[in-house]
Amino acid sequence: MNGSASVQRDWIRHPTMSSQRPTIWIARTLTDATLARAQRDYNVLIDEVDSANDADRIVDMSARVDGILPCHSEVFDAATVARLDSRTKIIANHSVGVDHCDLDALKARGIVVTNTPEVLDDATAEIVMLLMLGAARRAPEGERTVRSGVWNDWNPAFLLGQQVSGHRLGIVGMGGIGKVVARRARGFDMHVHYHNRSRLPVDQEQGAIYHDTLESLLAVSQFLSINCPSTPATRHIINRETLALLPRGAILVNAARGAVVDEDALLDAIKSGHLAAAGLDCFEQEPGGNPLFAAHENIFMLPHLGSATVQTRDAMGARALDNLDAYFAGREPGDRLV
Ligand code: 8YV
Repeated sequence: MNGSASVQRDWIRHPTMSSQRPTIWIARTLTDATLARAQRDYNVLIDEVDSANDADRIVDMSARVDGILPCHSEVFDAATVARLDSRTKIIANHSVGVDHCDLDALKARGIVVTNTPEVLDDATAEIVMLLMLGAARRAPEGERTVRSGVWNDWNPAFLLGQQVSGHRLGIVGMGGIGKVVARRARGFDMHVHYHNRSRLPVDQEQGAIYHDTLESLLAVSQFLSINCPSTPATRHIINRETLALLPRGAILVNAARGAVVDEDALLDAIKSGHLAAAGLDCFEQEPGGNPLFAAHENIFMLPHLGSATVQTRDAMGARALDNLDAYFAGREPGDRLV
């Protein structure tokens, strides 16, 4: 990893380790700005190399630190939470999604949990639009055609895609990210529909049409964007039955969580042509994705880049550190979940 001189990235105790400062574990490589600020204010343990942080490692680290700053890649399920050392008092997630945390188990242990809402809405919505446009206009095929040197001829029927303007976009989950997706889509003259557990106030809908059931939304969605959180209730809500409700030739985009979509059903819908294309930034298996998708050029895939801009990842790191600062100063963290 490229690191500025001011940032310690070795697996060492920071030279200015002090018993007067809380000690935290930063479980993944974060931006230099985040690490520099963390090392200014905390005793920081960070890994030189990102590796899979399994339950044993998380439990081991919990005995060495007062707080943990993980990503969605560190899993705090009930079994792991039960083994955490009592030294760890707060888990300040560097993510908005918290499906990797068993909140009930953490609450029962008296461990504070925070996340980083709002600051990644724009960046993630931009990836949604990128995936939608790329899938609709066959960008992966076009890019490969030029890059591989086989672009030898052309005709007006070459690599025809689908236009987004004037078409209906269905948004599953109109939270912070979904609302920005709706705004960006209106900029492309799309007609926005959405399904939420509850209807938004009219002034927040910005003209979007509410559907009180997922099934009703799917029936009108020529484009579908999954922007709901991953919970036991949303697991595989996009499945064979619900995919069949989409208009034939629809395009699905998922920049939320892989667990929301049954990938076997998605693959069958691609193979049958029921889905014209898909744009995916998240997968049931991460890292790695689903190797069965690779054979299909109309599946546009990115490696979970939703919030991956310097600006946004700096903001997320600052937000997570703000939560830690508040907790260790005896104040209520602004993004406390439990
Ligand atoms: C995080 C994510 O941004 O915020 C989330 O929920 O999905 C991720 O993209 C990632 O964990 C980096 O912190």
